[in-house]
Amino acid sequence: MRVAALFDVHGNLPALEAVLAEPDVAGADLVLCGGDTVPGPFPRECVEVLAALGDRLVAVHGNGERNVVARDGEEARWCADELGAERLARLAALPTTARVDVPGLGRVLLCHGTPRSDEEIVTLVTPDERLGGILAGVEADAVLAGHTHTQIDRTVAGVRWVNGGSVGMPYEDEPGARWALLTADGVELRRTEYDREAAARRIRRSGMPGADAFAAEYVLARHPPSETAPYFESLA
Ligand SMILES: [Mn+2]
Repeated sequence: MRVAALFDVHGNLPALEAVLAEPDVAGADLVLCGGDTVPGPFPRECVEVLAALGDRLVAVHGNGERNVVARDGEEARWCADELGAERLARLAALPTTARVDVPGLGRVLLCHGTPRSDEEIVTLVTPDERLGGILAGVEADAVLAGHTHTQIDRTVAGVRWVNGGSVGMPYEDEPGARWALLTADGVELRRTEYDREAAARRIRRSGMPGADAFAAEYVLARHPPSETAPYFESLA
């Protein structure tokens, strides 16, 4: 069984297209989508490309979907208008967590932030004690999460915590979309290169408020986790 896990696309369609074209994603039995597909510059296209996976898609919502459904802020309102009522209703109906059994890995719990919150923060530098508290009472062999846009693979209190990283807005030392591959052989944290200059040009033409800043800040610039992880941890 091959399972691909994608998080935090943030409307970055060129990055999502590159990841979906990966043989291990195109040929996956299941594609897990852990939320924050929106907001971002291509909300409708990203939602539709994922929906086209049909029964192969297992999706939960992030705080991003929640904010778009609530039309919370200018970017969220623009995305909500782009999506339209029917797609918004589908996003509003997404669950907070989902469960999948992956032979060799066991019971996998998919969520956005943590199993109990779509905005709780876990980083590379989260102390074992705090992560252990988050995992207390969680019945799973592995938790697959996103939200903080940096890949993580660590085990606390016998539970494996994997952050698949971000497809569209990664905070990593090297550029490229991030995702995770789950098989009986284990978890692989993967990176997919794509043409970021071309992506930035497409994004600037998207019409999203702040599209220029999005392209500069999240597609072309680099945010090393040595800076972002302590910052996010300080907010936790
Ligand atoms: Mn996010």
